[in-house]
Amino acid sequence: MARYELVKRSVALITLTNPPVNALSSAVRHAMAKSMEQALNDPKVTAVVICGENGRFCGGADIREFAGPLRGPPLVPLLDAIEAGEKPVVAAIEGVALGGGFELALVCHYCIAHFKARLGLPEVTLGILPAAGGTQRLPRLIGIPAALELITTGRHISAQEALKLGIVDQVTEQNACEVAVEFALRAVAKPLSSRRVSMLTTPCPPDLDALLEVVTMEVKKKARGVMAPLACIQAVRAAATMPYSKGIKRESELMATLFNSGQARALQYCFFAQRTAGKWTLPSGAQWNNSKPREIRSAAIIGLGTMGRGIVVSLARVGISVIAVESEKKLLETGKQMVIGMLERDAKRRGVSASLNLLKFTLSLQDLKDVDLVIEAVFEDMALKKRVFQELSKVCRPATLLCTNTSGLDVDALAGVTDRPHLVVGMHFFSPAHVMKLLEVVCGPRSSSETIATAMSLGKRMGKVSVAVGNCPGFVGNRMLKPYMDQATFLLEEGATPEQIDKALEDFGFAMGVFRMSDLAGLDVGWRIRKESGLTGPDVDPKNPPRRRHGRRYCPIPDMVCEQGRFGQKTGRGWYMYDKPGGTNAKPDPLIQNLLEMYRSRYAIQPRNISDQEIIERCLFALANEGFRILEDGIAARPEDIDVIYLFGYGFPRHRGGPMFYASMVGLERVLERLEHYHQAHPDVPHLEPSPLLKKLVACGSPSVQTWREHIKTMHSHL
Ligand code: 3H9
Repeated sequence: MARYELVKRSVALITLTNPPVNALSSAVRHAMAKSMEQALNDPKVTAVVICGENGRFCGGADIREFAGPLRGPPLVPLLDAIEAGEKPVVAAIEGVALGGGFELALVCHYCIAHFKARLGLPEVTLGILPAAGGTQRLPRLIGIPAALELITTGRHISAQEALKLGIVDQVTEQNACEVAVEFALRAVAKPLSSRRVSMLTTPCPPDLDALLEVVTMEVKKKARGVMAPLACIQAVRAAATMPYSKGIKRESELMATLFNSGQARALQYCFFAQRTAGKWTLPSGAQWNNSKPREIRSAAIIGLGTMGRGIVVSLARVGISVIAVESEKKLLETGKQMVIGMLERDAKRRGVSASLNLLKFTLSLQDLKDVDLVIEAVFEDMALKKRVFQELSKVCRPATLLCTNTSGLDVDALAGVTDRPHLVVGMHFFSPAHVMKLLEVVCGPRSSSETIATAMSLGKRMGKVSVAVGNCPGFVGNRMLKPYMDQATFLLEEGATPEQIDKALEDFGFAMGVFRMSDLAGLDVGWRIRKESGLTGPDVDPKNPPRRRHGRRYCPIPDMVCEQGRFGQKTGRGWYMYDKPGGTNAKPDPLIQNLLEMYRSRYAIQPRNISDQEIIERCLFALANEGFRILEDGIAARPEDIDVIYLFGYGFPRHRGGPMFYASMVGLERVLERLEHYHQAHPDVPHLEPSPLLKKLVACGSPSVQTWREHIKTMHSHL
């Protein structure tokens, strides 16, 4: 857990050895304490170097240990003792120094960082704060404003930025450990008092209160209802106003309020869920660690609409040659200019040169015969997509993977028109594709494990969080969205307003409520799909009673909004009104209010007062209920996969953990009881009927979300 060696006859080299990230587990803390004692007591040792095995300094406290009781030596006294020691200690940072790893570096008297190293205090993203002195030492070292920014955002910084801020003493392109040993030898006999950061006085701006107020407002705006950044600000205030001995106590009190909170549990769950999601598995036994992905050097994108352009950018910026295809010259030229602009802006932001030489634009599918993979991103129309796939099947070499970016159509039906169904897979990007992190990899029943592995690995290469899902209408994300949005519109009928529903959801933590989000995405796409599927428009069977389709409740208000030409932000009118087409400042619109009143009076609906609690329960429990059905059907393998999809694709607040984790936090029994209650009140809404899996889990005593998988017995998995 920590290796102790004597090098250059007088330097104690302590190497943390806890792969993969040398986390400070109880065993590591124990070994470190012993090694430090040995180094400080050995008269031959004049200086100490601390480094981490396998080119990684330290990823911080062992997050897995947070769920159990604290064991082993606590970190704060151990770090205080390193700082107080009379022999110079040098941190040799390679790879990462994060959280407790960064705090360890802060107590070392000197720091050498490899030029590729990254440092940061990401505790806030786990719902806690840097509680091994980080909130007290960093402000003393770099000042309040810079420390506040790093601690409240959890941002990682480069070694170069750390040097500029005065966190590290030297950045090297050589082996940091060897450089640190030489440095340590030179530091022997130099006075250490000014190197003990806890002894420094925090440089305090004259307008401390005003500064803290501004940061508090910013944090509240960015992360509604999130506790940890606010606690971080209070801890930094203590560093500015108290001596270290008192400040560290304040830090520990604040940590205690966060440590066992639901938010900390949710955020830590998200950390592990994100990593679990990459570990896909199929009933055949094929899985992430036994299926080899193909190497992808070249790709083609069909369709240069919003999605296609984003996908081209995502591929080109990781070094893949891309051929972009459009059907008309004008569309091709517009798409080309947009892609080039996007790539240039992206490259400028990242300080690299734009990889324009990797791009080729064409009107001819014949140019695709040699590419490794094609992603189709044409209009969401099955007949059109089938034509494209038939054509690709003829043109591309037999080994080319054929992927579709459909957001909900049948991937297997597309596979069926090709000569290589095993090489067909869905790659469902989210708009804007070069920004959004989520990728749903849709596995058809005939997609081979190599095909899935390739799509998953390509997603990772593009910096996406990829989740393997089964093939059904809407897959996971969009299938769940339907009951969620249905509930929102039913609530409108019953007496709520778009702004009331949005506010309840935004207070819950969503960045945007469902109506503001729909206005941003555009209302016309859903309207067209409803018209095509005969739910509205001239094809509706006149025998249908109003507000019912296929024997179920149906709310026609979204259709009525579209019939007025209100398609959302792009037309300046939607559920809200905007200053101009494309405007973003949403204001309640009296015309929508009128429309709702007329609608209710036409159907003799007596509006009632609807509480925020009802809004949250109906929207979110219906969402989770569909998630349970998705698990039953084997469309998602684990609740973690569903949660990751909602966190990264649909703006579900991270501090709530995702819809399935949220349901488990509320208590499955309560979710079941509320769904039964609402279903009784609305028997014509099948989505409110509790799913068999939810009932089964409640009957099994509501086990923790991580163990649901054991309870899911799928009749036939689609994965
Ligand atoms: C803290 O330090 C509190 C302190 O203030 C003190 C309080 C008293 N613990 O991400 P990867 C696992 S809080 C346990 O895929 P990468 C991870 O689950 C901590 N496990 O690799 C995965 O396991 P598996 C503050 C950890 O190369 C494996 O390692 N520190 C930890 O893409 C590989 O991880 C942080 O928040 C951990 N600390 O990225 C840093 N870290 O293979 C959290 C990782 O079974 N870690 N694992 O799925 C990270 O940000 C990234 O893991 C890192 C490497 C950038 C280090």
